[in-house]
Amino acid sequence: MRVIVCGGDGFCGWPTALHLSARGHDVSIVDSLVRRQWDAELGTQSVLPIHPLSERLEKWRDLTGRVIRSHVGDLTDAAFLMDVLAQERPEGIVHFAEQRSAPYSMIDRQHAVFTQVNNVVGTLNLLYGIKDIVPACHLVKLGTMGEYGTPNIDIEEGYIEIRHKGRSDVLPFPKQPGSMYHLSKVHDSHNIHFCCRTWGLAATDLHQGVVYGVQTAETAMDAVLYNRFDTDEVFGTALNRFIAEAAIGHPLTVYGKGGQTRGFIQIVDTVRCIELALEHPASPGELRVFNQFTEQFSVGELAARVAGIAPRAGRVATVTHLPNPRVERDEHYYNAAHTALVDLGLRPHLLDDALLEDLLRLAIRFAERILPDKLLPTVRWR
Ligand code: NAD
Ligand code: USQ
Repeated sequence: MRVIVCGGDGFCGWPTALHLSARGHDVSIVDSLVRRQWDAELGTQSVLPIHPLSERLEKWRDLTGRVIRSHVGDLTDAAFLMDVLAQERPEGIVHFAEQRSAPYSMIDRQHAVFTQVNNVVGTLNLLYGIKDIVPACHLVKLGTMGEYGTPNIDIEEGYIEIRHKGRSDVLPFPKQPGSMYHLSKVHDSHNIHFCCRTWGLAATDLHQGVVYGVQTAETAMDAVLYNRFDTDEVFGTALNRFIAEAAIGHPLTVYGKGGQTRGFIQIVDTVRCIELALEHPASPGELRVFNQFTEQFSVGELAARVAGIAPRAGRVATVTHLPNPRVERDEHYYNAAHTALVDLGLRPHLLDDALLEDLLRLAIRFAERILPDKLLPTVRWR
């Protein structure tokens, strides 16, 4: 299959591009490389050193003989994007290319506006590009479990049957996003749904949970192929941050009571889910929603798991409860369906202590690159 991976230089996109290429798909990457600029803006860095995209692609070709093409440019630049679509004529587009940090979107007005413009306009351009240039192309869009928020009822995969005053319908599941970033994903979902209904486009919206882990079989092949490993308060996510904190003896930063429960997925399962979605495309006119996570945990539980295994790698980890910088429930009901990808063939890698220990040992190896003054939260929701 000819596939474009938008955001193919990022944490999920890079291992996905390699995974698809390794399985014989004809892959090209579109990325503006803006994520690397945000590291500079925030004065932070990936714990694993990441090589320039051109070097990564050259190394991949040298090691495997497989070519991944790259187009460096911005999805909000419609002329650039239309040109790439006309050149590549993809059968599938995987769209990771958004500003994905909730704290980044909550820094101030400018960052909120940037996040929503970047994400919503990029996705709109992609939708128009597909309609005008490659209408049969299947869009695989990365959404987020955070679109649903934490309702006091079970969360379904995208849609819910509602009975109201004697009538019933299957409607999009109610959305209660918790940041300007999460809101951008809801806006995207509505735009994609409209375009599928109106123009007959085929799309899959993958409502992904928090991703943890770092390497896949392909990124671990050579240091030049290493994936990024974010641990700072803005781009680091819960479990990977706890691992980095344990590696340098920093208390594990649980926000509030720690009862916040989310869906989690390993990076090795992320890449497989994308492959499954591409290989089983949505039908024309359909917006399919899959909840892409494998297990749910509270952040307090995860911190306790990391603290529990830390001594195996010679570390003692303590857990601290910080005042929550976010506005979110930290004790709540949470039960989300996630069977669609398993039905398509996903065999989940569940969180186990051996993986946690491997991750911790990796963080310890690169501990001098973990910046202690970037760990405590400074971005506040209020
Ligand atoms: P990332 O920031 O590491 O990668 C995103 C990539 O997109 C970067 O390389 C960036 O340069 C590029 N990009 C951003 N805006 C662009 C634009 N306008 N034009 C071209 N390129 C652009 O993020 P990630 O962690 O790989 O996340 C990828 C996607 O998956 C995001 O849409 C995110 O919302 C979703 N997601 C991520 C997680 C997670 O835990 N990482 C969880 C759920 C959903
Ligand atoms: N949290 C802590 N301590 C920390 C970091 C986070 O307690 O040091 C808590 C947060 O308050 C939150 C939960 O952990 O309750 C998850 O936070 P996170 O930073 O790990 O993840 P989040 O902001 O939700 O965003 C990440 C990705 C985003 C994706 C989302 C999936 O950055 O792109 O959309 O996970 S989901 O959580 O399902 O919305």
